[in-house]
Amino acid sequence: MFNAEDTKKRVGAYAADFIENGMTVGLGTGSTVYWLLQTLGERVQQGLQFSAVPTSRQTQTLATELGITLTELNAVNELVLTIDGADEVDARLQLIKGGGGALLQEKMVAAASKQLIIIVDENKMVDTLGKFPLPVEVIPSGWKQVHRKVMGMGCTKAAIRQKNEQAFITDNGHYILDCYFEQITDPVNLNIALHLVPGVVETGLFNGMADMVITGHSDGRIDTK
Ligand code: ABF
Repeated sequence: MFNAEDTKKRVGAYAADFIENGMTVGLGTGSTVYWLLQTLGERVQQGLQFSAVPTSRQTQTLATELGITLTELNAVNELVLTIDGADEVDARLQLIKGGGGALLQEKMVAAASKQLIIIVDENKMVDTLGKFPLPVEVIPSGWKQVHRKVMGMGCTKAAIRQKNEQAFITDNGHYILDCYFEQITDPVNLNIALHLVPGVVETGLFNGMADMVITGHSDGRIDTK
């Protein structure tokens, strides 16, 4: 049996095989992507050459330390693929992302990619999205209005994410409103409805974006969907 960290490590290393010489790719954020980056760092030392658009300052810093060549989203036309983590994945490969607070950049990079590969451990797989609170990135000066509207959409509780007893600020200078829906039965329409609320910058619902999900299991299996 493998513990959660070992499983993330194995999935991250497995996904590194998708990155080949000469590619320009997107690199996600989070504790599973951490292991992807470690493997890629080793391969760069062994001669692998590729460039990458990071989805967060955290990934930018780590990738730089590991010797991975970075570029910017505005400097590329299209990315061959992006590899990223997720907080929840349902059977239709719809996702909740943003637990790490990097959802805006993650969605922009994913949208610029021909292929989005998601790496998770088995605990992230769910029948229905929504147990994990949905992160919604909001403009700080209008968050209370967004909160009011979200509470009229079936959300049972919503709170501004905190870090060190202060509002967590995203890489793009916004707040995150964590929204508890319990069950999100129609993520497509919820995403559309949230985007119609002034002050909402982005949501953590990634509908129809994932092309492949690589799942690590505690018994050592790795499967792809
Ligand atoms: C990121 O990885 C985020 O969208 C998500 O919140 C986070 C979760 O992944 P992990 O469990 O690997 O840290 O991409």
